[in-house]
Amino acid sequence: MFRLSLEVSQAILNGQPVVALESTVITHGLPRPQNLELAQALEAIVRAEGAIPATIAVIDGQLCVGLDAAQLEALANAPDVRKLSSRDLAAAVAQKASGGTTVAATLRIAASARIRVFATGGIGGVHRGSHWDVSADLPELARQPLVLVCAGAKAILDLPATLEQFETLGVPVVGYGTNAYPAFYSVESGLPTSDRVEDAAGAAALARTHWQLGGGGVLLAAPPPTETAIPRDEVEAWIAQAQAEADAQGVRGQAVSPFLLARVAQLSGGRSLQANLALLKNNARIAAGVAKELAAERTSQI
Ligand code: PSU
Ligand code: MN
Repeated sequence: MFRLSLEVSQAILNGQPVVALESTVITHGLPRPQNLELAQALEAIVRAEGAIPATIAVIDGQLCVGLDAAQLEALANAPDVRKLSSRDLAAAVAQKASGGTTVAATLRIAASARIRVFATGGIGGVHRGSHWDVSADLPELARQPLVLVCAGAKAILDLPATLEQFETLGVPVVGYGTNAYPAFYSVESGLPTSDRVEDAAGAAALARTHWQLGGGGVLLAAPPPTETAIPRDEVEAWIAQAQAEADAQGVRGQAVSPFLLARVAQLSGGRSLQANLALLKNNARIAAGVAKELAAERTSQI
């Protein structure tokens, strides 16, 4: 059922730093050809920072941890590939199906492989209007002991409600060099984080203590790079329009987030896409730093 690449399995066995990367962002979150270019760029950034990338996806029913170049390309170009969340994994394995794994599904697979750090763009959360539509990313992060580096929750969501959920679930929301909770495309959401660390070493130390106390996931919120970040009031108009269109068209379930992201990209004339790509790269770089700190602590304890 699990298929770890040789490089990733050796890195895990040797206690080297590994960064998990999700694949729904490749299959459903970004347009072609930026999706493949981004997937390759994230792996290159993690390597340049001295860690091993482990892109996670389901291919022909195998839970793959670490993809080769051909697998990554096939996934990025596959038509009608599935979006797989936690609950979809067993069916995909049984049916020998392929798909991109959401943050929730990636967390579960990464934790099984004993990976401790994961980079994504924006985590899922509580949808606007439909407060019963809560991403499986939230309960899964509460459960799995990983540091998830992201630029907060996707701005298309109800951010105050999503933050309340993190509190309920016992997930620390830690600002990376900031007390301001970012809003994905925007540096500030107007809401505070629950904690703050200054650097990768601080994040690793906080996570390790959280795990010693029996905690699960830690959300490390990194503000998006300022060069491509978009002020929140500008983004809000596009999101409101996209959400209204989704409601009018009856877009439901797994289709909601991809629909909103694509529509906001169109309405912003591509600016949201540039912000999304830049923050994904920034998060991969930070995640590699945290993975190195956690690996160093582990080695020094032996
Ligand atoms: N962040 C992005 N683009 C994405 C996603 C996150 O920048 O496409 C994906 C993640 O895989 C996340 C999923 O887990 O969207 C959330 O989907 P939903 O809201 O249906 O749970
Ligand atoms: Mn949903």
